Amino acid sequence: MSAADLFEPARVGALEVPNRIVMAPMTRNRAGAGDAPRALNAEYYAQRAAAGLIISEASQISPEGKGYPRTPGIHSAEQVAGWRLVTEAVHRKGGRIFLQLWHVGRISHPSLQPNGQLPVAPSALKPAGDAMTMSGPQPFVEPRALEIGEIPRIIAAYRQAAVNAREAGFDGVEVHAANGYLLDQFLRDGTNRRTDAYGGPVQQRARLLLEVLGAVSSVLEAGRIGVRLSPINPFNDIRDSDPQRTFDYLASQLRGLGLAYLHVYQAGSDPFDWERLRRAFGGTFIVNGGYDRARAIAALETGAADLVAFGVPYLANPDLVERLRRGAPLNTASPATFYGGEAEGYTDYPALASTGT
Ligand code: 8OZ
Repeated sequence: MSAADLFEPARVGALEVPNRIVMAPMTRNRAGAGDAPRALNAEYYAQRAAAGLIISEASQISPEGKGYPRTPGIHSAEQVAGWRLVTEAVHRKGGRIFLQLWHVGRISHPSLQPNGQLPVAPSALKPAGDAMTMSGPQPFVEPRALEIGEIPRIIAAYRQAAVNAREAGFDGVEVHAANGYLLDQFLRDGTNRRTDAYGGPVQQRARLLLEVLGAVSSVLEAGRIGVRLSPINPFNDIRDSDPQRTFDYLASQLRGLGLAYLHVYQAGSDPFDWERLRRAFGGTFIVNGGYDRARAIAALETGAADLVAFGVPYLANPDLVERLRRGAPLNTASPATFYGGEAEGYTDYPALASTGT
């Protein structure tokens, strides 16, 4: 088995990337005041700039889109300035970085919302489980169902976030439609019980995501826009009666938009035909979820994927590209410092000694 394929350059939409190794988006809860990125965040991303492509942690497009403590936003001038520190640091090291655009929908809590308001969702259905608030876990609340007249403002917030991302120096954006957040809540029949044009058959449940992509592609070329999906991940109490049908349809609609890529998080235990989804989409396909060096090489060799995104291994190994190249051992990640804190477990994972093997 050879690692050669991992180090073959690739075209990803408008970008030429030097290798097939992607840094997966990871929430780290370390933004500064006003949910703006700061120097510490720039250092973290710059340490990982050898990736073919970095996808940033999820970033709320509006105050209402926030659902966890200290996640970064992309809706204020301070946040744009903070992200500019990040993109400039990554670009100085020769890297490329997309911003992940996020609205959490019902996965929030009044204590994290403007004016203590209820989180919004396609339908007033309370998720099972707890929200992660500033004072620890608290039970989710029943969200407020969005009125149809509010959909244009949600779409406009995505569009403005894409404008802000461009101004902050990002190479593109990834629209987060995975993991049980707002766009995923609209896609699934378990969370979308609407009776208007944005609910009902899959053609209508997919409408919001497709309109968001239309709005984002009015300000960024399609080759700088990716989409992330997680068809069988049960995270955040998301459910669908027929994920294969839902996502095959969606992929067929994404086909032909000229997007940079489709990125799938493959976590979950239900059966799913990824190859079918890939064929329905027809473009650059990034896989993610539990890949190690051998599985990544196999995914490229068998043609199951074009690029492979690494989450936890990238978090713990700033020089992951070099380690995969050499077949070197990896640092072990410390889950206690995944979410929140400062430099510990963030920028202090060691690189291989430069004098090593
Ligand atoms: C873990 C903790 C908080 C948020 C996702 C943005 O699942 C997240 C997330 C993951 O996409």
